[in-house]
Amino acid sequence: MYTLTEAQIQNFHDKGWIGPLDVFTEAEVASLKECLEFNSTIKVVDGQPMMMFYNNVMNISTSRDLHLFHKPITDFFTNQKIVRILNQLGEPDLLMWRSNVFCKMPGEGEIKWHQVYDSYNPTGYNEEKSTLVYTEEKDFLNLTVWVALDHATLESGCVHFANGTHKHKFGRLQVPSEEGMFAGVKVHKMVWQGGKQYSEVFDFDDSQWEVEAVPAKPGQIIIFTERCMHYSPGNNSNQRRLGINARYIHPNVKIYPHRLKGDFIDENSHNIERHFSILVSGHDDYGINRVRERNDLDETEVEFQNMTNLIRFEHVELPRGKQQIEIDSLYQQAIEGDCTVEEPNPILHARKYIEWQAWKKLEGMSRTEAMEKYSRLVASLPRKHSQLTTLDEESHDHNGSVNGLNPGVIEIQEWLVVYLAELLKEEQEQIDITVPFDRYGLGSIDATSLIGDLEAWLEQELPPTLLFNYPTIQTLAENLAGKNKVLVNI
Ligand SMILES: O=C(O)CCC(=O)C(=O)O
Repeated sequence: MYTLTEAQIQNFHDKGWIGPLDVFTEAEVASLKECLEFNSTIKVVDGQPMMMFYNNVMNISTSRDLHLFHKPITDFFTNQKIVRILNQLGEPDLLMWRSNVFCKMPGEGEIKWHQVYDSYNPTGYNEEKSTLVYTEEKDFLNLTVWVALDHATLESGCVHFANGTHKHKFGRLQVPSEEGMFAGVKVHKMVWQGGKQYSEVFDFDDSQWEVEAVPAKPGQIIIFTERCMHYSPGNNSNQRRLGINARYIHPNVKIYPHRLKGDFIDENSHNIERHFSILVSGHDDYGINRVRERNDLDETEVEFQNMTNLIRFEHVELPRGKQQIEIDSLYQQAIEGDCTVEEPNPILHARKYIEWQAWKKLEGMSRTEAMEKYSRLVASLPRKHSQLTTLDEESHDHNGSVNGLNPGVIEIQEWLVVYLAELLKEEQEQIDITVPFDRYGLGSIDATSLIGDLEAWLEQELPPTLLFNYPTIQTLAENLAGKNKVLVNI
């Protein structure tokens, strides 16, 4: 367990941040990174590649709060290694309430100086929509843990802090949207500033402060109070710079208090109706926030959301023609319910009309039924091989350390679940990745066929004792992903 020294704790209170701390190894953050890579896509906008994510609980394209759906992210930020350190910084009772991915592809710009007390709105403070409201005089710490998943260097845009600024509140100035605090990173600008004409920057002169740059290696963490002014310059390297953070607060702080009035649209226009905070340590004696351990999606919806990600991030051969229209209309029925859209003109908008008709035909179908039908259809689509086309992966290839196919843990798990479900004529939900293969009654012929098909998919020779050595989907997938040499030598 990582323990802070007295000097480190003092340093944190003086400067407002601490790091980089060697809390995790690169291998320990591999599943987190893999989860983000699998559930993202690289889009090129105005010649600039950017990494796009989707929040399956809020149903919106955003880099925010992906932990609400993806367990590897929740597990990471609720683990005791992190929580113990936060406790040492002075908070025994903690809610983890937000996470955010910060990816800077080569060529992406700076994130300007900012600090956060109560508002996360880059386009203007709106009292009605304060994100956090402090209910006691006590100056609660507002803690962020930022973890590097790639190398964050001076060249690729590591985070910088202005020491001691957490003890001051700085004003904001209105600027054209192109100059806003997050405008340098296109995806943040698009999602957080939306189409707004104006944004804001902080009234802050960094030359008046001692500024420190904090490069970090994959697995290292930086902890700061959100009130400490921080910024990161543009990525001038040819490597991606991926980081993810999580934010923690005392349970006495009201999170999205406007939700109590039935207003579920937050300051970034995200729907927070299903948002929840996780109690990661101590007690919540206040009961003023929505605190849960996991989201409220049932199994059908989780499966549906996973299937939507297969389409969204193109892990399956995308359907065409009639099948595409059928899948799209089931998606709309599942998300929005009955079609209330006005009938489009069939001559002027022939395609739209056909899509509208397909959705209209589903009138009366429950959301659950639509989800089930959608999931079955998407599950039947041929899977594509690994879609991980990030620069990081490419450089891997150039180094020769990875060759051929290299699907990640999640992808292999999904392949095995689909395979087993088909073989056993079961629903995919019935397949538990932690249950040993032999409990599913897999005979030796089945095991041999499974290994043969896996070899064909991975384009790799595998030992006949594979299922014996790795008796569950989980252990097998973990060991197949990235540890191929070990397997071949068995
Ligand atoms: O990752 C970055 O460059 C900025 C991080 C940041 O602003 C934050 O975590 O609050």
